[in-house]
Amino acid sequence: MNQEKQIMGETTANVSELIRPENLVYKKPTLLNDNTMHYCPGCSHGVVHKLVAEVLEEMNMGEKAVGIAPVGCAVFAYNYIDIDWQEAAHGRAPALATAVKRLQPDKLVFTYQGDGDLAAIGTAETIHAANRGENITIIFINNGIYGMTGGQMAPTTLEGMKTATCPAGRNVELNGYPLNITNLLKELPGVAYVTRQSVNTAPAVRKTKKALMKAFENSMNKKGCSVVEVVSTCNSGWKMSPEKANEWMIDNMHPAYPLGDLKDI
Ligand SMILES: Cc1ncc(C[n+]2csc(CCOP(=O)(O)OP(=O)(O)O)c2C)c(N)n1
Repeated sequence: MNQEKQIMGETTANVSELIRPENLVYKKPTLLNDNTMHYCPGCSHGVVHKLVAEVLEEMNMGEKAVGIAPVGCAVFAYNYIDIDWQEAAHGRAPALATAVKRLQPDKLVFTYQGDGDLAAIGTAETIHAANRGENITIIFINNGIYGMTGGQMAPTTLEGMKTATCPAGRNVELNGYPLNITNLLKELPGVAYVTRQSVNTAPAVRKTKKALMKAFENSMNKKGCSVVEVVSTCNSGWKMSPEKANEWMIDNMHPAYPLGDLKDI
């Protein structure tokens, strides 16, 4: 017992010696404020928000960044990332981003959209902004569902996947095929970079961070439009625990939306 106490005492002393500013490998980005996020536990939005804040801080672009917020769960992104934001009506984020970037070309302009916002009501704005080669970054959170409004079917909903509006599963004869919109976007000449990532593991988070950095750099270097898709979970909409939702995503979403770079010029 005494020996145990001694070991524990030594360990505690060692730990307090280790926790020094020079030894820290992680800190919260200063551009991520202290507001409590409204996202469900297990949701991918919060992780991507943190990455956006981290990348902008590392690029020293906090003062120059303008985010365009969507409708959907991420509508309140402006409450968490401490940069300038504009709110766009459903799907109009790429059109608004076009205006902001053209009027203020020295700004780093990005949209942050879910699949309902980007690939349903916003299909036209997304395709045309990308095709015009606007020097913006489109961040696309693909959770295969309308999260905020109760888990309805989205264009990206998988075949057979159950949602509030297709409780027996998506039927392609009735509802059409899942829309792989980033595959379409990569074909457009105005698009410089398309990548599909995820944030379910530490290595995946690191890759998404690199992808965001490259996309933001492209936007500042006038390379054209960059698209970062993040294949994500919506455990509330999918009606699964966070853990199960991650497993389901790996087994079902990742084969349908394979991760990796689709275009990089
Ligand atoms: C112009 C307009 N049409 C419809 C809505 C209703 N609406 C709000 S959020 C949403 C779905 C958003 O889903 P998605 O873009 O996939 O984002 P998620 O909530 O999954 O993050 C809808 C249809 C709205 N707010 N505004």
